[in-house]
Amino acid sequence: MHETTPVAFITGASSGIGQACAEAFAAAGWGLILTGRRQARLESLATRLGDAVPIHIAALDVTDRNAVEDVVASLPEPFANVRLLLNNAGVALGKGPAQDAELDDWLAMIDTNIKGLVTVTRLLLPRLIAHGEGATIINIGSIAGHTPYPGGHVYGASKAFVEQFSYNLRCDVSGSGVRVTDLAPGMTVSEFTEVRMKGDRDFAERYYDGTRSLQPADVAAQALHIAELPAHVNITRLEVTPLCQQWSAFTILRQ
Ligand code: NDP
Ligand code: 8X3
Repeated sequence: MHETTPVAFITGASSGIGQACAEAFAAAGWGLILTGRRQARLESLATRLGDAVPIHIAALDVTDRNAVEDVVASLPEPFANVRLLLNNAGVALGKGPAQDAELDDWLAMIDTNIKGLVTVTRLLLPRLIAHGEGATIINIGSIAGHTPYPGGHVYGASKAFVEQFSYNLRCDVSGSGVRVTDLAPGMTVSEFTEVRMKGDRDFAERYYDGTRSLQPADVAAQALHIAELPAHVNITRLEVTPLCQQWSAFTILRQ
């Protein structure tokens, strides 16, 4: 790999937004560290991307601290100078009211969206700081972290964590050259809703049916834009929604 080739570490590259980011960054000439639990998906993505850019694959569950430590510690030398961390891995589980939710689902969202994200961040931070100017952390938040909705409970709260963590992190790395962005998409067509509804593909299809939702590539274009801005420019938060999605009025219960 040429020493000027920028390297992106992407979590959740096996599907949806993470996969689209891998495609967009590869097209822009970035070297890629592709991670996710489904290794076969990562391998077929790497095959599809071809050998135009250097790619390193690591099967990784972000909730497994030891695994994250191993992956970070064993990055091959050409991939060690990480310029971008894209914290994209995340899940929503369930959409019913809090009082009917499975506690295991809540804990799994916290493990992935909060604990997984901070684990990867903390362990990669020294490499990003060593990279210095131009280094970027993009945390994939969500409009759900700002806007409450029925069934949003722990998922939305986990994304509110992502937002505030991004801001606080930015304060701490000030002066290191590392930029931090909370990239907060709205409704994006991916496996997200099928996973949320525990494999109910019909529900997921109905959910997106008749909408002109964001495509993962739309979000990836924003991530690439953020990462390739001049080194002195930091987008603090970027919220992007499809035109078809907007706020609704407060709900008022009447006696
Ligand atoms: P997908 O379900 O298509 O992709 C989720 C990705 O996260 C997969 O690659 C999955 O890989 C990975 N992932 C999940 N759990 C883990 C884990 N424990 N360890 C490592 N990787 C994991 O959904 P999206 O692409 O839509 O979601 C990507 C991000 O975007 C998430 O953070 C989501 O919250 C956020 N988002 C999504 C929106 C939407 O409407 N789709 C809107 C706003 C934000 P694998 O299963 O192989 O591990
Ligand atoms: C997912 C966006 O609107 O489905 O983060 O909650 S939404």
